[in-house]
Amino acid sequence: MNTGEWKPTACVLCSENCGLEVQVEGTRLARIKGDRRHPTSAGYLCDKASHLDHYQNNRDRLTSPLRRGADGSLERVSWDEAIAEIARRIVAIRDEHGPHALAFYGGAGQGNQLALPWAVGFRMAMGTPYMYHALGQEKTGEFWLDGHLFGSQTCHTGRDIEHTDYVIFSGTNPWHAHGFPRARKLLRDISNDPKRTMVVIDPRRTETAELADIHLQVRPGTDAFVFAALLGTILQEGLENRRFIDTRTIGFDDVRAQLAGVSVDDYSRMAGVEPEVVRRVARGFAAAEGACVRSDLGLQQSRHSTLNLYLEKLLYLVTGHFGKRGGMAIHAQTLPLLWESDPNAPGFDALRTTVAGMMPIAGFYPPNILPAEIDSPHPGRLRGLVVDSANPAVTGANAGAYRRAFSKLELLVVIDKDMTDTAELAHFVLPAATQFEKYDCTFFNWGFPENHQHVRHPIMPPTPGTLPEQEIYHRLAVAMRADFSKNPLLGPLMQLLEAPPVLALPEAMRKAVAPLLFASMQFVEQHRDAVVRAGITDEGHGLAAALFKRMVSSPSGTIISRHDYEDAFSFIRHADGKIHLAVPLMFEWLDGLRAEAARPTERDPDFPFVLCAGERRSSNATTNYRDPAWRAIDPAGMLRIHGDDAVRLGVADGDLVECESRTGRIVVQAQLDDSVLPGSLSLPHGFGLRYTTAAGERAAHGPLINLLTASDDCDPLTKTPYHKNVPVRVRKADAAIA
Ligand SMILES: Nc1nc2c(c(=O)[nH]1)N[C@H]1C(S)=C(S)[C@@H](COP(=O)(O)OP(=O)(O)OC[C@H]3O[C@@H](n4cnc5c(=O)[nH]c(N)nc54)[C@H](O)[C@@H]3O)O[C@H]1N2
Ligand SMILES: Nc1nc2c(c(=O)[nH]1)N[C@H]1C(S)=C(S)[C@@H](COP(=O)(O)OP(=O)(O)OC[C@H]3O[C@@H](n4cnc5c(=O)[nH]c(N)nc54)[C@H](O)[C@@H]3O)O[C@H]1N2
Ligand code: SF4
Ligand SMILES: [Mo]
Repeated sequence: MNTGEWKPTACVLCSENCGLEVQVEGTRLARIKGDRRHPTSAGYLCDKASHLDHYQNNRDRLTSPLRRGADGSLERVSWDEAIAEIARRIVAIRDEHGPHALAFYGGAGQGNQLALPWAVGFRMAMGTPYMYHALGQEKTGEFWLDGHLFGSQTCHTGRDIEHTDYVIFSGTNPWHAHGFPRARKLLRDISNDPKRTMVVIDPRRTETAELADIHLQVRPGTDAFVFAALLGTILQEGLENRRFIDTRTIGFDDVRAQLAGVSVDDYSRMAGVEPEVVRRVARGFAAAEGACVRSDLGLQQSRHSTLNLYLEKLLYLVTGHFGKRGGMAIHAQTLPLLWESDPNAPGFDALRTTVAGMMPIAGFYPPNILPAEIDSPHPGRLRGLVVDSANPAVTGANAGAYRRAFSKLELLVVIDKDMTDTAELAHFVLPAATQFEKYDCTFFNWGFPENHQHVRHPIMPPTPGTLPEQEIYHRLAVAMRADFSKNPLLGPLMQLLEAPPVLALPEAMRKAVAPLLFASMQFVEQHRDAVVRAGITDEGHGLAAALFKRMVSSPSGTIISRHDYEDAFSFIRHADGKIHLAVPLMFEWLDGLRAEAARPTERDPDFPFVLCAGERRSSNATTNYRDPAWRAIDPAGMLRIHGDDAVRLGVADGDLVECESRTGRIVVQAQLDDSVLPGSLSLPHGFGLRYTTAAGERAAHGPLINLLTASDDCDPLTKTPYHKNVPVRVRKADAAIA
């Protein structure tokens, strides 16, 4: 392809997928800039995008299928051999032990989601319901609550931060993590506008907290108390939105009975914050024209996880900040990433996992239970696992348990673009084309009232030896002799491919984008008016065909729907069209919170520090940065420790320290940093990965934090790990280790 030409694509390092323009030289991403035509990012980029050439070109790129040989090493094999043998072994496990001995993990990362329907179709061809995914250790509490509040676990909510007057960021640091378009610009805009208010609830004085009007520097793991105190204030002072509650919701009286009696003073003090500041936030939030909340891992991966999210949702619901400018809303989805199983459907109980008895939430099983589902004496245990676009040997809680469990699998297949820690443990490794080499897109396009879709076109030819995932799953299903006519996804996809006139597109593109034709039909059925308002018009083949055409021929992305704020109510799935505020299980958990307030849990004196295991920084991008050379800042992945603690422990800046939990021990470099509270520590996510050095050796670099985390220290309902609240002890490392 030509040098000099700027080619539209996207950054693939976080869920924002900001639009890019790239000049390609050979296989290099020689120059990178923001694409001003992109509908949401509009030219915005953060510093991480400049490292994208490493994603495309690095020493770990896979260029051939690999098979574990008799001597235990991975050896190159042809695609035909690999596909045939994997298919044979999957079928053998299924025939001998049943489909429940098989599972699938991942299937979609930060930007490569276009192949997901093929991946799910393949999972169905294996016959197993088990779809493990990273979302099952962060967002499933929210999905479960959406099911109760709005009538379906697919009713995902977003927020209108761009137009909000009052925003609460709780347990998230959008300065680094983003989570909404053009985050740094919007944060600065809100910060600079005296009429708009930003509140940050975070135990660390983060870059976002520095920009906030109010920073509630809570003790780690106490958010449920803060949110209960905010709700208590609102109910005690009559600040709830009566009209909204009466017309849009049911169950308010039960909620009031639970929360009106909360002692705002006691609960605030439990969290280590001033009651008067909590009251001020409650009043400001309730009185704002449009107010919203944005939380992330600090609430999800911490104590009271699902309860935190419930109280947070109640906050915007009882104040009526839903379905209006600057508030919260359920949004449209091009391709539903989330789905909910019908409890009345036949075979529903077969969805339960063998060992933990876990049911899926929004279609996902939690990674936290996976090691135990494999490493079990149960005859129905998992024996075969296919992993795509994930690195659970590093990112799952208790990495040691993962490694032990994976060694007991009869078949582990990893589909990745690079040689990862998980791939090193596999029986087969299949090399995928990168996201710059194939058609791809994200379905994290969760905007409201406007939604967009960015179908990216390849900007360079595939690396020889690699295949796009659609092709891999298609070939595997054929080799397994899957009955396509009975497969709810592969069947229709094949029909589309065999009906040439429907998609007058090149072969490679057709296979990739076929799912979007279904998505278009569904989308138009649900959101016809909003599609028309986006300027898409029927050109004679129906509106769905026009939408599809618009999506696949807009390489910088396009707006696909324009809703009114009020439309958010039409997405509610309860038969009465109302929001059901009362969630009985959460009321039981509130009893627990009351008991905890009366008698606070003592910290284990053996592990006196609270470690936030997995902070987002500019030096990490999930596990997509492996080689320390990619990290311009903080290449070691330092442990933040408060100066007072450091002095007490005799630790100086840059010293090596041992950090030990009940699960494991790692040695890390200390950074004295008073942005954390005394007694709190913080380590980054995405370090400790194995990579190939310049000398061609495999090495690991930086803290492998999941050697410290535990599978069972998690939310009892969703199994979401408490990664942000790991009890540890630290001491200066012995001279021998140092
Ligand atoms: N640079 C970068 N950006 C990323 C990623 C990345 O790896 N690197 N990963 C992406 C992914 S997959 C995700 S899920 C998001 C996650 O995005 P975030 O959740 O925003 O990121 P984190 O830094 O993990 O955690 C957020 C904050 O929670 C705070 N916290 C810790 N304990 C508590 C607590 O008890 N209460 C409260 N209120 N806060 C607490 C931490 O101090 C931290 O500031 O980021 C995405 N963006
Ligand atoms: N202790 C602790 N653990 C955590 C977290 C934490 O905060 N603390 N965060 C958790 C969170 S929120 C998340 S989302 C997970 C993330 O962890 P994982 O779900 O395991 O996923 P990623 O790091 O996103 O893995 C991306 C993989 O996809 C590969 N890849 C990139 N592009 C392609 C492609 O086009 N095709 C294929 N086949 N592969 C591709 C990359 O090489 C990489 O190996 O980690 C979780 N683990
Ligand atoms: S890492 Fe930065 S540039 Fe890349 S998608 Fe995320 S916010 Fe955009
Ligand atoms: Mo995540």
